[in-house]
Amino acid sequence: MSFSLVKALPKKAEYPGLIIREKEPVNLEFPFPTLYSRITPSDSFFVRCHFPIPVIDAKDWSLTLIGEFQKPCTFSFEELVSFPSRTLIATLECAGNGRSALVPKAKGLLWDQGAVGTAEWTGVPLRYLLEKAGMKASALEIILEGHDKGSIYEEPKSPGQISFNHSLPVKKALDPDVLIAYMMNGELLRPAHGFPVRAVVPGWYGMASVKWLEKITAVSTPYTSYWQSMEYAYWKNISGKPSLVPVSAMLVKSEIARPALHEVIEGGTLYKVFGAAWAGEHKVEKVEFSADNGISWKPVILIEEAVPYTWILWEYEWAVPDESGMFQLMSRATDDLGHSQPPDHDYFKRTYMINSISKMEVFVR
Ligand SMILES: Nc1nc2c(c(=O)[nH]1)N[C@H]1C(S)=C(S)[C@@H](COP(=O)(O)O)O[C@H]1N2
Ligand SMILES: [Mo]
Repeated sequence: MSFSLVKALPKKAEYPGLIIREKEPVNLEFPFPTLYSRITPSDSFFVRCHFPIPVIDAKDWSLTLIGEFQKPCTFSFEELVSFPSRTLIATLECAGNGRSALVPKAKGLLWDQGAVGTAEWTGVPLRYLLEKAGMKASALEIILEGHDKGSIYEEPKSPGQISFNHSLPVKKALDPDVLIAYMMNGELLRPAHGFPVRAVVPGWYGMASVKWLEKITAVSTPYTSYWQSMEYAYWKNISGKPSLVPVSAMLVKSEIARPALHEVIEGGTLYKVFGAAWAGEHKVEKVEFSADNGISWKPVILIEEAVPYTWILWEYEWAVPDESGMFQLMSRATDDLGHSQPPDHDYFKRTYMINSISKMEVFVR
């Protein structure tokens, strides 16, 4: 009997899949060098879970609004999807994306470039539900709470079992772009991304987009849960004093997808450098490229229209020098307020909101 080993090999996968950062709870990273489209296919969208993925039947699911409301209420999945909906595109980035580059080595999940992705989300504006329930003027923050629960056993330890949750100030919660979403990229949410219902808070780091959402509580006092003090909080200078505040809006950032780290490039050729840039609630104004350690910067071509919430893809035709050696390629984005990526990580931000100038080491031969 004879057979061809070559024929037995599977076809090259259309999407190369995700990088495992942790198996349980599952934490998967998008391999950023494979970036090719503005919308990240759901199969390639990074997964960030603090606890095991809950198994929820949409028939048994409900969403309760309690606290500072005139008419506290509960909605079924069927009711939710019957309400007026909106569809928008938003980039979600984990606040710890890029942590692997921090020196000294940080604790926590060591994400490289790919704890970020862009999807089209459909859902009911949170504002619609808050108004339906008659939010009182006394409401200060809106707590979004997921079904998933557990204990954190490493420092900083949790006070026993806690749920995953995050709050929004009322002002952001009333932004009609904040969605209680049930669709991602034109299909029902995948279990890993919050089935049946999640929040999508465009322009904010991912921790606010609470998955497996079950409860919305309006409170009249500042909320200081584990998830916005022990975790997902940073030092902000308030009246000259460092104060711990929750991570919220995304900072301006760019990343080089290609060439990939330590890629070998032919000298004397033209190389199409390709990447993405995003600026949270703002628009990307420009992205610049440097191949000489930041001495000179050249504007790149923005391939798409810059809009808030959504990354843009960019490219730059790099005339590769005809000399062999190591090159450090850099990209730097600026938003429409004039904020640029800083040269170094600001340690007041702890191991979150990492947006220092992106560097990519490559070899030219
Ligand atoms: N219920 C719940 N929601 C959650 C989380 C979680 O662990 N539990 N992780 C948050 C974090 S830190 C991020 S970055 C995003 C990631 O969303 P994704 O897994 O769909 O990419 O979900 C957020 N929502
Ligand atoms: Mo995150």
